[in-house]
Amino acid sequence: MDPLKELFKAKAFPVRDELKAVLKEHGELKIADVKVSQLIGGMRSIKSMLWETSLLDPEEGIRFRGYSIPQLIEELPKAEGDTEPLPEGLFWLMLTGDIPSKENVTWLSAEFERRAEVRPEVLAVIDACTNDVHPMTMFSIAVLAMQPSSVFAQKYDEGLSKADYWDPTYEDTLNLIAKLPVIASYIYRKVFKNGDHIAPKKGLDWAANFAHMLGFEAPDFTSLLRLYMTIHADHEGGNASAHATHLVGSTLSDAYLSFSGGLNALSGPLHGLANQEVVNWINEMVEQIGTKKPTKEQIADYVNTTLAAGQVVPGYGHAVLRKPDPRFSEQKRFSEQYIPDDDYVQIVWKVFDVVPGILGGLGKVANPWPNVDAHSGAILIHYGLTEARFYTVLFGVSRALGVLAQLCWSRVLGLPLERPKSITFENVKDFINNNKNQN
Ligand code: HAX
Repeated sequence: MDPLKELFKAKAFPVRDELKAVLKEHGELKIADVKVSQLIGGMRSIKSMLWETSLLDPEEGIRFRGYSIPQLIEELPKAEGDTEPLPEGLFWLMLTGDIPSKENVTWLSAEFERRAEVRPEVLAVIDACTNDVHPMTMFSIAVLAMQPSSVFAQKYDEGLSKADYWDPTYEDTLNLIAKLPVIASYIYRKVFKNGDHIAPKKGLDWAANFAHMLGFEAPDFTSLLRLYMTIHADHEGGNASAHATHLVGSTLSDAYLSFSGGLNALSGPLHGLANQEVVNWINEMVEQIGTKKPTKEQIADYVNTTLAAGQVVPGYGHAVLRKPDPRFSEQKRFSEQYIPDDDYVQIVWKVFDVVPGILGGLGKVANPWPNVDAHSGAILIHYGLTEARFYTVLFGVSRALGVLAQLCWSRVLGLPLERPKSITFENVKDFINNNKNQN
């Protein structure tokens, strides 16, 4: 058994036993009630699922296994000469709860390299898509096209004990994460670089190889991608891509089917597609105003036009966060360090000065602050990755780390089919009337 699988098993089995005991002894204890506003309003904040890999605090932001993003940047292993963390380290942490050593992470990079080969039939499926198919759609299709390789699906067909579900899920997880950069860069080069593909290079870490296959060799871009892949990886379980992966996975669909479900959720403009929308929105603003150096007053006018048209300001607001997203702050920190004079970055910072005041003034926006998607496009544009339609694919590659680490946990803990109860509007009104009569 490989060292990560061994450690995962050693960590997870006692939790599985403890979970069973807790369920038996405290299963009837109430953790939450549900308000009518939550039932109608997208189930906001109802505590109703387990998610081991990360936890989101509305004020402070995300913590992965208890570590904040600044702590991760400090403590996770780094590539020689780089100050940004290696995403392999975060995956190790999410799966085991332990910060890995440099040696652990070097092993994992090599393991991803060993598992990275993608069958030509899968690439042919991508090639069969016309270039007007959105890159996220292609990405999800390609993940589904890899599903015949699922170790879990094969073992399940052969007859697999419930107690062993976690093992082939772990194999699928590592295989899938290893192959995602290959597929994502294949899509990028097909759609935006005339199909001029770049073969992977031996001996690189996961994100560095991704940067290489995308066609970006500047060391700063590689650092950026390592940071990007780390900060987008997970945002607890209730967000749409995580929850969709979890829901599909709860039917015992394998990692490929489950993750494709997560990608489809990530593709919506209220979720991961917001990174594309931010850049489109800024481009339109620049075009309309006629300058790459708009004043704050000009930006405010443009924001008000967006709101008057009944549209949202992309990159702002959040269903849980109530402060600026630390993932935004981390990208700002990177930009201040590497590219402080970039015009696009300057616009993002000016938008940050202007938008919260306007959204806050509306009196209905729960969180007027920027989220992760407000900043990412500007940095990518600086380094030459200007094609906004591709941005959510980058997010998706990173998101695999969290949702698939959790899928391994869901399997080892034996989490069951997800099946919440829905009721009709009629039921809600009856409930309100009964409640009135009782009072
Ligand atoms: N611009 C304009 N209006 C906004 C807004 C924004 N950025 N954010 C929220 N609002 C509005 C809502 O549309 C809603 O209006 P109505 O009552 O008229 O329908 C009202 O404020 C209350 O919404 P909320 O409670 O503050 O926010 P929700 O929890 O319902 O929604 C969203 C959270 C992220 C969907 C929302 O803030 C939004 O649409 N933001 C813009 C899109 C975006 O950036 N999405 C990415 C979010 C982070 C993420 O998942 N990244 O991948």
